[in-house]
This record gives sequence, C-alpha cells and structure tokens, in this order.
Amino acid sequence: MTILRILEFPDPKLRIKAIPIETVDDGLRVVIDNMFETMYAAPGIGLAATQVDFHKRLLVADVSVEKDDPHVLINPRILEKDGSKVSEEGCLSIPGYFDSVKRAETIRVSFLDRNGNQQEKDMEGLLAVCVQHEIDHLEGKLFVDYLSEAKRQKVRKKLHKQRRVQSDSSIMF
Ligand code: GNR
Ligand code: NI
Repeated sequence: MTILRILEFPDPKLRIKAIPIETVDDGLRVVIDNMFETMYAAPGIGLAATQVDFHKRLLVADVSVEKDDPHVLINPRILEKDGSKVSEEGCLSIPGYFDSVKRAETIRVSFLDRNGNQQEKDMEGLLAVCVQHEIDHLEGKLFVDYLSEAKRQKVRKKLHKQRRVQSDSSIMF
C-alpha cells in the first residue's frame, strides 16, 4: 500500500471537476485502499479522490472513533437533503485552518460500493457533513469557498507563511 500526496490550497488542481467512474475493477480497488491508508495516516475522517490528484468521482470516509467503519462511495449523488446545521470544518488540503460551515443535517445518497453494486443510504451527523464536504471536492469546491474573500485571503497567507517556515527549517538538515 502507498500513502499518497495530498494537494494543498490554492493548488489549481483542486478545482478540477471529477468525472464519473465507468468500471469498478481491481485497479480502482488499489486506489481505494491507498486512499484509506492516506486518510487514516493523515489522520482524517474523509478523503476525496481529487485531493490525491485522481480526478474521478470517488470518496472514502470513516467518522468512527475506533476507525473501523470505512465507507466507499463511487459516483455519489445526493438524492435528498433535510434540515440545516452549522459545524466546524477542517480539510486536509487546508492544514491548520478550521471554520464554521452550514450544510444539510441529513442526506440520502446513491452510490456504487467497492464491488460496483448500486446502494442508497440515509446519513446524519458527522458522516452527513463529511460526505457533503467530499462531494464538494469532486466538484472542485472547498469549504473556504463558503467564507468571505477576506477570510480566504487570510488562509492563503497563513499557508504561505507555514510553508516558508517549513522550508527554512530544512536548511538545518
Ligand atoms: O478530516 C477531516 N475532518 C473534517 C471535519 C469536519 C468536516 C469535514 C471534515 S473532512 C476532513 C478531511 C478532508 O479534508 N476531506 O476532504
Ligand atoms: Ni477536504
């Protein structure tokens, strides 16, 4: 298995709209397994294929405390949304930044599972938030897009500074 590199904001590749998957085969299952390994190692509760520079409609998630409840959603589509709730979000592509986002409270989603079988599921709580966040990634959308341009500008500067410090400290090695 392989831990994949996660693209970071403002990388323009995060803006690519993912295309539907036509066949669910062993090659795709290798990508899925690598995405889980990358997500668990990060650590994160979800990961969209877009974030690892694979522009197909695929996401993985596991919001459980024990990290024993993996979800794979291929070609996910939200059929119904209900209610709304504000929660604090973060993103592996925007490390160290958290802010409030309003999303639907419950969703009904259709998708293919890792065997290519059609599924439908009702989701709530953190899983519903996470899956909406991941489906946004597949559309090239990031949670900071819901914030003001001023806040996005601050995030850009903060990440620039973080990276400058990181490359400075590498002089020592
Ligand atoms: O690890 C993650 N945590 C999280 C917290 C609140 C709302 C959404 C998320 S998803 C994020 C991992 C990630 O960036 N997925 O795209
Ligand atoms: Ni994210």
